[in-house]
Amino acid sequence: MSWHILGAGSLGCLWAARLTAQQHAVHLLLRNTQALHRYTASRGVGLSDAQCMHSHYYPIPAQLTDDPQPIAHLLLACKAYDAEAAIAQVKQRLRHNSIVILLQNGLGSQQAIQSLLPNIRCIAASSTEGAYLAEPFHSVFAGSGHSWLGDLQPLTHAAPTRLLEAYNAAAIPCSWSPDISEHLWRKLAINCVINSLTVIHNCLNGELIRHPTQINSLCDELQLLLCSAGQSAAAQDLQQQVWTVINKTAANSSSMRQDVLNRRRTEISYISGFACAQSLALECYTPVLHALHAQLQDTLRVHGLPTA
Ligand code: NAD
Ligand code: KPL
Repeated sequence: MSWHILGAGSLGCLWAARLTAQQHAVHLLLRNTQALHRYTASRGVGLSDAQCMHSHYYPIPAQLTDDPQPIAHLLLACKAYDAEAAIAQVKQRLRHNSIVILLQNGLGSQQAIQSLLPNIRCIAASSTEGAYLAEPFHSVFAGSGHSWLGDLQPLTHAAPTRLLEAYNAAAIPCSWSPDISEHLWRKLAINCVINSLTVIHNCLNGELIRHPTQINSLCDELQLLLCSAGQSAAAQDLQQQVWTVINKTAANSSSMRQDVLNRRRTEISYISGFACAQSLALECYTPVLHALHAQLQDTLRVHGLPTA
């Protein structure tokens, strides 16, 4: 299969390397000529295991987003706040039967992109895999996980069996979900609690056990919000799920905390920001959630980072 990967960061390079290793025709889409020159001068896309014991380099061809080549399968692997602008750059290269896979965390960017591409099949992914960049274009596969994929406009197509088989054969463990919004909302709620609090308290996920009252009140409000948003399946046992993730990932520094410690913009607007906006739109009373979001914004301000 032919793939264009926009966003040659941690996850984009991870997926690019695994698809290339399975003989897929992969192209990286880079944003400007400087990035293209930097990539051309590198050893290609690098992929290392978690211990950095084994590294492989893949000479994957790269092109600019405005290259005229049509795109059959687009993997959008940039951050949520870059997603709309990135899609606008490649929109004219998509055809009516192209497929776009969205890897963004949180919620909000996926719906915005589907509105920009009303007649194109957009599949959202909810992934628990973990990767980081050791250096530009060199991804370290830090944590194995699972990806759920599903149509943003459900019931319009049959499950893309060939694509799922290709991913699983390329060591990208994934399953199809007829209701991806359930996965996205559940992950949003979990990230809302864990990511925000680990930034506010500057701690590892496991250290959140010191804040049970705040966590449980947040879970109660988020459960209410999810139910108001028609996501009662995602809301089920939320508190228990949050505590399970805290325990299972006790030694992890959440992705949002890593962003803050590395002085990178966070995806706050697509996590607690999205949850707060929804609670206002649905007139769902969530004072603890709003206080959390404001406290997170204050913390980001102290770090000199954008609050949206
Ligand atoms: P990243 O910052 O490492 O990579 C994003 C890349 O996109 C950057 O190289 C950036 O330059 C590029 N980019 C942005 N706009 C572009 C444009 N217009 N044209 C070309 N390139 C552009 O991010 P990441 O960690 O790979 O995360 C990507 C998404 O996946 C995020 O939403 C993240 O939350 C989600 N996610 C990441 C992980 C992980 O372990 N890294 C796991 C699950 C989900
Ligand atoms: O998804 C995560 C993240 O860090 O973004 C959790 C589940 C909180 C694990 O750290």
